[in-house]
Order: sequence, then C-alpha cells, then structure tokens
Amino acid sequence: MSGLVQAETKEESDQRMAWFRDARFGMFIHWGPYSVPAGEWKGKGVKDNAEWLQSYEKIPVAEYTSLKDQFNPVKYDADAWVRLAKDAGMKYIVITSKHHDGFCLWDSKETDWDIASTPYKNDLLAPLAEACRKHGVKLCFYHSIMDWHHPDWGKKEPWRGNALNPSPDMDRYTAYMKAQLKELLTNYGDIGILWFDGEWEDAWTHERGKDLYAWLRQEHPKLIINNRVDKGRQGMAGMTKDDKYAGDYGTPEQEIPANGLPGVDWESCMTMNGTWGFSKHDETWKSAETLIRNLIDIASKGGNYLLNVGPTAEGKIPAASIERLQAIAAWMKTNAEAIHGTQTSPFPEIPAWGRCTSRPLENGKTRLYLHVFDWPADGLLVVKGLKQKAESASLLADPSSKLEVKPHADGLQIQVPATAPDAIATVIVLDLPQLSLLDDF
Ligand code: JFZ
Repeated sequence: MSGLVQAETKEESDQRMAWFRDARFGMFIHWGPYSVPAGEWKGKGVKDNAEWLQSYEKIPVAEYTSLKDQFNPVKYDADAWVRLAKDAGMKYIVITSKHHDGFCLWDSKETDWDIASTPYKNDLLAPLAEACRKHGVKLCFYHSIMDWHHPDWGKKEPWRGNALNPSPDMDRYTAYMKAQLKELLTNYGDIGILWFDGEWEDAWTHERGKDLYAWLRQEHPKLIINNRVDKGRQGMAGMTKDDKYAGDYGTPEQEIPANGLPGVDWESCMTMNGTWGFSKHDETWKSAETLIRNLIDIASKGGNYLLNVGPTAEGKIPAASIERLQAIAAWMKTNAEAIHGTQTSPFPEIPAWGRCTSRPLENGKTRLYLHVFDWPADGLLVVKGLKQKAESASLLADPSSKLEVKPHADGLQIQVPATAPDAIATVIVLDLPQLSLLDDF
C-alpha cells in the first residue's frame, strides 16, 4: 500500500472505518442515459446489465451520445429516495456519478457529456446531497475508471468511433478524472466513500491506482475508498490479493462469502433482479425474504450489503424495488438492533436454524441475536456450542417475553413459541454473562 496508508495507525484506521462497520446496509443507485433504452436496442432485448448496453451493442460514441436528448428525469424526487433508503435501514447511498459510458450526473466543468446537456439540465447530485444531509444518510459516489466516451481512455475499441483518439493519453485521462473527483469532493459536502470500478482494464495500472488512492487521502484523510481503485481485486469474489494493493475494503459482487472473513472489511453489492441499470425486460425479482436473509447472512459474517436500485429515465425507482424496500423497512422497524453496529457470529459453523450476530455489552457480557430462518417444529431451539448459563432470552419483537433457557447436551435450548412470530426471520435476544464455547464444538 501507499506510504500514506502505512502512516495511519490502527486506531486511526479503526476510527475512519467505524461508520462503515456499523452501517451494515447501503443503497446502490445505477442511473444514467442507459436507463433511456432500458435494456433494448433497435428492437432487440439485451441480456442482463442494461448499463453495459453501449459496449454489448457496440454503439459508436456519436450515436450513443444522442441518448442525452431523451434523458429527462422530471419525476426525480431525491428526498423520497433518501427516505426510502433510510426507512429500510440503509445508512449510506452510493450513486453512479459516472458509469462506464462516461456520462456525468452533475454539471462538470470538464465535459459536456453531462446532465447539463440534457433537457433536464439540473444537477442530479445536489438534491441528493441535500436530502442525505437532512436525513443523516452518508452520500457516496461510484465513479468508473473505465470511460468509453473519453478520447484519452487507454483502451482502443474501434466500435467507439470518431471520438477514439489514435494515441490515447492516460496521463491526460487521469488528470481529467482527478479534476472531476475534485468537483465531486468539494461541491457536495462530506463524501463517505469513493467506489471505483472498471479498474480491470490494462490501461489502468497498479501505479496509477496507488497514486490515485494516496492523492485522494492526502486531501480527504477520512475518505473510504473501495479496492477497485487498484489492481488487487480477485475476480467477482472481490477480496484484495495482498496488502501491496491500495483500497480499504473488498467488493464481492453478486455473491456472499461462504464464511466470515475475520479482520477484513468487505461489502457485497447485489441487484434485486438481474441488472444494475434499469431494464424494462428484467422481472427476475428476488423475494423480500431472500433480500432480508441476505442482509442477515452478510451481517453475521461481518460484511455490508450494498443493495441496488436502477431508476428509470423519468426518475422513478421501479415499483418492484420500492415494494421490496418497504418489506425490508417493516422487518427493520423491529429488528434493526440485530443488524446495525453488530459484530459477527461467534460460532465456528453456521447454525442449522439460521444466523447469529452479536454485540458486546458492559461488564464482559455478550448479547447474541439469533436470527431464526427455520423455526423448530417442537418449539425447542438448540443453540449448539454454548457452555454457560444465559442471563435471559426474549423475542426482539417483544422484550417482555421471557423464554425459558435450559442446558442441553450440545449447548443450550430455548423454549420458543409454537409458531414463528416472523416467517422471514424471528430474532431471539440471548444475553450471556460471558461468552464461552464448548471445546469440542
Ligand atoms: C461492475 C460494472 O461493470 C457493472 O456495470 C456494475 O456497476 C457493477 C457494480 O460493477 O461489474 C463488474 C465488474 C467486474 C467484472 C464483472 C462485472 N469482472 O471483472 O468480471
């Protein structure tokens, strides 16, 4: 890693990462001119990832650029979006300031390929920044390193057409990116995370990644930067190869690590259907149950869940996404305590009945949150591996409930109601005087 990173003590780094570690849940927003064709080009439906349309269909820059004339998100309501996220328990929002097509959602002094050149004209990031400030949600930017529009982006792809420079100059391109990042980091208040992407292309080097990371942290010491700023990411599993690479956390994509990764920060980004950018063809929506259980699964393993929405060109978050976020909000209303600011499961194995998150209490006590997915038919929940007595057990949804806890050959058993109070995940709070696990666990 860069010298600047080494200069940071463990305490300083823990302090900088603290809000991210407590958050556990964020909203990803993929939005840009690709939401106009919305996964269809010249009558043909495009497979997944509607935001890749330009590359999939090899659309020359000159032709793709005309999409700006139809990008007019008059129904955009930043305050409503932030409230939707906040109610679902999302503590941060990562929006595409620029995706691979190079289009900028704000009025950039560095290019005309931006929102100011559309019929809508108005900066899309400013109202979002204001709403985030108002509702206490951290604003973060996804900023693509790869840029199909910029003539100096260093990969020569003939399909891009006239805008393609025969000798792209990556130094000039990097200067362009830095000038834009400066705009993003000075005009919208405090920014939580810069979420880079598109780093895998050969035009982007380890040297450039390291330099960009150090340059950003020099000016903005508290900034968190994902590992796609450099070349250390290992495929879709997303974790960084080794510590010579810059980046504060790993970025698994569309997957959740099988087990927790002790001492490592990570965030799984996932779609609700099969696409990041809005597609009018993709109705492969995951159930609210799957999304809620993903959040729990990720929290139990010490990661964050960055869940995507792809708004339309009119500025509406799809109804199917809103319904799911509202279902998550309903679950979080009761159970957020078992997610926010929690730590990993103490058990070496994933429990058969669900997942576990934990929280250290005063006087060496530990609170376990047992997220039960599969309710025991006999009304006895066996928590394997615990060898001490419990102080108390109750349903998180009903703190006055007293559940009887007894020793069991394999650990503890908890007497639970006959039927699951919440079919998606019922949380049982188990307070332990101290956490000790059976040796033969
Ligand atoms: C990237 C983007 O390309 C995609 O559009 C979206 O923004 C997502 C969050 O991030 O997705 C990737 C990145 C890398 C690979 C595949 C998809 N890869 O290396 O195979």
